[in-house]
Amino acid sequence: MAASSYKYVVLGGGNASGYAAREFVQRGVGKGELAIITEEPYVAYERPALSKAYLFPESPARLPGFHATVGGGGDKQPPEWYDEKGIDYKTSTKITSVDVAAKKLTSEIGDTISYEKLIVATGARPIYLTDFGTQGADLQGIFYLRNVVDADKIVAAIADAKTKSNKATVIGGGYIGMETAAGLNKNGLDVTIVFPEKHLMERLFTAEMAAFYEKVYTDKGIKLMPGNIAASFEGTNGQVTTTVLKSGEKVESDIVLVGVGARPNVELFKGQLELLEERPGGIKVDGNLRTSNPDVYAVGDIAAFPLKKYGITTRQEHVANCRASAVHAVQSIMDPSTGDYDYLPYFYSRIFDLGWQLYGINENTTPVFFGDPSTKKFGTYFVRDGKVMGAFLEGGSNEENALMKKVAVEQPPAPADLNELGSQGLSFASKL
Ligand code: NAD
Ligand code: ISD
Repeated sequence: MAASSYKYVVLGGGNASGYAAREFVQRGVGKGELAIITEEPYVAYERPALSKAYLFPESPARLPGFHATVGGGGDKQPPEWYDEKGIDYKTSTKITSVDVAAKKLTSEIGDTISYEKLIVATGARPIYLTDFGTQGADLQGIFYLRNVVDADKIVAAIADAKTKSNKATVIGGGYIGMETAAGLNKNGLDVTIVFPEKHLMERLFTAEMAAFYEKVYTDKGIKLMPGNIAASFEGTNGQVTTTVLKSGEKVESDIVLVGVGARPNVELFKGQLELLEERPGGIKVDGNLRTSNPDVYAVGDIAAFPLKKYGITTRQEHVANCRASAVHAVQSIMDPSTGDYDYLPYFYSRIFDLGWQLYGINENTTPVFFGDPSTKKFGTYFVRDGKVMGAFLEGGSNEENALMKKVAVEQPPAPADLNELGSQGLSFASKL
C-alpha cells in the first residue's frame, strides 16, 4: 500500500482531464504537482469518436489517433506527453473511497493519494437495463457504449455477427442509438432501432425534424420501431438471440446495443458534497465550478452548474462542456479573480453524410422550422418569451453554424409573426 500526495489531483480520466492537464501545464504547474486518476487503461481521449468513427468499417478511429486534445484543436497528448510534463497519470486505478475532510482518496488496492485541490471529473455511466430488472438483460451480446473497452467489444461483436445472422438491434433513439445504428448499418448489418417515443431524438427533434432523419434511416434499410421498449431478452447458451418488446413483437439479432441514457457518477461523494437529488442531478457547483467544499471542484458530465445566460442550473453531458469546464476550473484554482463560467449549450451529431449543430437551448420553447429538407439544409429556431434562445442547423457551413451560435448568444427578439421567422430562415441570423 503506497501513499502519495500532490498539489492538484483530477479524479476521472475522461475528456475533461486532458484539457485540465493542458491548462495546468500552460499555467506553469511543475513536475510532480499534478496527478490524474482513471480506472480506464488509457489516458484521456476524445470520447465522441466512439459512437462515430470508431465503428467505421474502413479507416476506423483508433488510439493513439484521438487522444485529447485533438478534438478541441490542440495537440495530441499520448501517455508520453504526460510523462514529459511530469504529470502522474495513474491509469487502471479505481478509487473506492474519498475522504473530503481529510483530502484523501483511497484506491481499491489500498493506496492513498492526498491532494490540496481536487477536480472531480468522474463523468457518467450508461443506464443499464439490468438496473430495471429487465429479464435476460445480463445475456452475452448485449452491449453498452461509454469507453474504448466497450467500443472494442462492439467492434468484435460486429465481426462475429457477420458470420451469423448479421442482425443488430439498437435500444434507444437518442445520441447513442442514432449514431451507433448508422455505424452498424455502414458495417452491412441489418439494423432495427427500438425506442419508446413517437420519433427519434425526441428531446431535441420536432416531428418535422425527425421525419427527415427517419427517412434517411429507413432509406438505408434500418427498421424503426417507435413506441416500444425491450420487455425482456431471450437467448441460447447464454447468448442473446431475441429482444421481446412490450408490444409482444420479437426482434431477432446477434447484437443488442443499448443507449437509454446516462447517470452521473456521484456516489463517492454522497454525504460529503452537496448533491442534487432532483433533475438535473449531479454535484452542485458555483460559477467557479467549486463544490460545497472550497478545495473541491467538479467539471464535465457530473457538474450541476449555473447556466448564466438562461438563469437555470444545468448539467451538460457534452464534450464541449467537459473541455470548457475543465479549463475554467483550473483557471479558478490558479487565479482567484476568475469570473463565472459562462457556457453556451452546444450539441452536435454526425451520421452518414449528414451533420447538425445546436447552439443554445430548446427546452420549453416554440420551435420554428426553416429551410428545405430536400436540399439537406434546414434548421429550427427555438423561441421563448419572444426571443430566439436556440438555433439548430443541419448541413450548415462553418460560417452558417457560426451564425447559429451568434443567434444563441445574442438571443434576438423574434418577429411577432413566427411564420416570418421561418420564412427568413438563415437570413434572420445573417442580419444580426
Ligand atoms: P440519450 O438521452 O440521448 O437517449 C436516450 C434514449 O433512450 C431516449 O431517446 C429514448 O429513446 C431511449 N430510452 C429510454 N428508456 C428506454 C427504454 N426503456 N427502452 C428503449 N429506449 C429507451 O442518451 P444516450 O443516447 O444513451 O447517450 C448517453 C450519453 O452519451 C449522453 O450523455 C449523451 O449526451 C452522450 N452522447 C452524446 C453524443 C453527442 O453529443 N453527439 C453522442 C453519443 C453519446
Ligand atoms: O459530444 C459528445 C459525445 O459524442 C459524447 O459521447 O459528448 C458526449 C460526451 O462523452 C459526454 O461528456
